[in-house]
Amino acid sequence: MSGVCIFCKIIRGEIPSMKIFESEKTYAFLDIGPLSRGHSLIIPKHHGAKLHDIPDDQLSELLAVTKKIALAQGVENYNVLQNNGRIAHQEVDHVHFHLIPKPNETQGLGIEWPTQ
Ligand code: IU
Repeated sequence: MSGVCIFCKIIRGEIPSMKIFESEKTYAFLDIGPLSRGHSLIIPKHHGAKLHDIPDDQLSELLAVTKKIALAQGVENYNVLQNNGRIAHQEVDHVHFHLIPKPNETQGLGIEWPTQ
């Protein structure tokens, strides 16, 4: 854990978040600036800035949790995205997988989306 990392503060509960899932190694919450309804971030509790900083066993759980959240949301069309480095559009230096349902996805989200 890092004392200054904003995602570590979210994991510790020092900053509030809309938590979706938590286990010994993994934490997931709704993105504060969602690209679509249900946009979620899945993060390791182990602090590491980039993908290569995270132990393999924690990485495999991150993807498994990402899959479970997509299934729980009932979405069938979605993107999973993970940025490393500023040029690659990483803003927060704590590894995170984005799970981004497509905007016209309706299943499980309880609302009607416009078709365009
Ligand atoms: P990026 O892959 O590092 O560019 O994505 C960072 C994401 O973290 C971005 O979608 C933000 O909206 C999101 N986020 C958040 O959910 N809560 C926060 O307190 C902060 C960023 I700072």
